Amino acid sequence: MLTLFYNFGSCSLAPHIVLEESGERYDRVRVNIARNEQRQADYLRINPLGRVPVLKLDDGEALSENTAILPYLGERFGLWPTGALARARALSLIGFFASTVHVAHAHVSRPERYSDDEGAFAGIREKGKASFHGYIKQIDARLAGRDWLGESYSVLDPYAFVFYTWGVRHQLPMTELANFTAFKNRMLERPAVRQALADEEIRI
Ligand SMILES: N[C@@H](CCC(=O)N[C@@H](CS)C(=O)NCC(=O)O)C(=O)O
Repeated sequence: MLTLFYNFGSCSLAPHIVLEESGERYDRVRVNIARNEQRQADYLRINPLGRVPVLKLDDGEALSENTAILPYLGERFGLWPTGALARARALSLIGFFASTVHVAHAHVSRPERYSDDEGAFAGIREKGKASFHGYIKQIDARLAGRDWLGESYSVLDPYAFVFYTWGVRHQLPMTELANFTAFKNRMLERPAVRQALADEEIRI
């Protein structure tokens, strides 16, 4: 059985939604980042990187990184494109999400990664928030005239949805992003999405 190690409201929401959607039985283990549980020895044995998500596979292997977890779950549950080019496009978007959009947000939530000077934190946060806003505008543009990021619903969509919830959390003017907001509403029509949000106590 698969086990997801996750934190409420984190990027682990994406695989959480996918697992809910799968219909397959799985376990969830909460790693409370507010309590620094991701840095405790027990968890570091599972993921030496000290981050969520981790997906423990049927044989006990721990897989980290959304760039690996989401394609794996997508292939397992039929939520990943077929065909070399469609898969490459999906990986391109997942790479952009993980290496650019998420990292911009990390400047807001983890400025201490980018400077030892606490006096610099406010500026790092401000710049990170502006960059994050710019990137989610790009996601909004990609969604113009389409329901989902790929040809059909796929693991890309819960990942993009995470960024919408973060935009709401940081009080960005999300309703100005008409395509992304319509997408968010389509996501909310899915029972698995509502279930994951309720479990993680997220209101958007
Ligand atoms: N590249 C990783 C990033 C994972 C990541 O940074 N997760 C955050 C939560 S969104 C985390 O665990 N942060 C804990 C910390 O910074 O100590 C991925 O995409 O899976």
